[in-house]
Amino acid sequence: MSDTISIVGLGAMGTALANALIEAGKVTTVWNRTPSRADTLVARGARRAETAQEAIGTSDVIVLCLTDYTAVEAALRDAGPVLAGKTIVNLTNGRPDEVRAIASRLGGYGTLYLDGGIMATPPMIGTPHAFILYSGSADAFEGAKEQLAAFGQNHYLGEDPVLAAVNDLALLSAMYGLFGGYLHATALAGSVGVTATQFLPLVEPWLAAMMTALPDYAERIDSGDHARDVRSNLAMQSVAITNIVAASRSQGIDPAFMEPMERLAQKRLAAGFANDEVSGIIEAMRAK
Ligand code: FVH
Repeated sequence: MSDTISIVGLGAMGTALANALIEAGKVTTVWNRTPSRADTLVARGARRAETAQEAIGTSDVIVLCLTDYTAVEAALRDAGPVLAGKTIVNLTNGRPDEVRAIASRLGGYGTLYLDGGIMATPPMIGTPHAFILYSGSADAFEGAKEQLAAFGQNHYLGEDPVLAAVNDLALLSAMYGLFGGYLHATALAGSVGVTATQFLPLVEPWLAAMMTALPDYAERIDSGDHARDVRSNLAMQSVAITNIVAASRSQGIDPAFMEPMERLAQKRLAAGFANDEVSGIIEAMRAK
């Protein structure tokens, strides 16, 4: 097991991660580009590194939690001489191409690389509601998992470093779909004078009820069979989808959020799947 840990990047999330480590009694070194953001953590017992290179050189495990991969590159710029034998855990949101590039570059220094996706907001860190996806070096995960458990539940997905980032983006896609749908729905209801507070008791249980469709959709998606036991066929649903887009326009609401769904439903209909479940739209998404 690795004993010492550094947090590089003390924004809202990095600060929450560092606090969770201090809370768990871990020897924690911190570094941030704007040094004053480390002050409260240092007052709570964290060790201050003066440079990113020092934060990396000081610990066995180094957690990067930065805005993007440009910031990751900046933080690692001078670290070459201290990277050998270290475990880098990169919790910065990124794309698969970025993950592959950095995993390969760090491999060249003899560094163990673990990529991660944080499925939590800063206040959730250290609570049972937080979970963090990891992928990459199994040895790195085995060595660091006890320290990483201070953040929330560990989910190790496998050796391919992009697994965590792609699953993270997929889960965020589901979240933004939900939020976007909610915002569009609330704007549409608002166009006839319904306030968001009045609409909430309708939309909340409706979304909860619709979530129960997901296990059935998952089975259909994995089997490719969207035609069995159809309850709400695509032809019927596409009328509702087109009505949402048209009604949004006539009510003065931008239909931009729903238009892609209409386009995909029409594409699937044109391919001859009018009698299938709406889950079949995934096939239209897959075929570019
Ligand atoms: N906050 C959240 O709700 C989400 C939850 C899910 C996971 N995300 C990801 O976590 C990464 C960091 O997010 P954050 O919320 O901590 O972001 P900020 O508070 O904006 O802090 C950004 C830190 O990045 C540093 N930074 C930016 N550019 C550079 C650079 N070129 N060189 C070095 N450091 C850089 C910045 O430093 P400073 O501005 O204080 O000097 C902050 O430490 C992110 O990937 C989320 O997607 C959070």
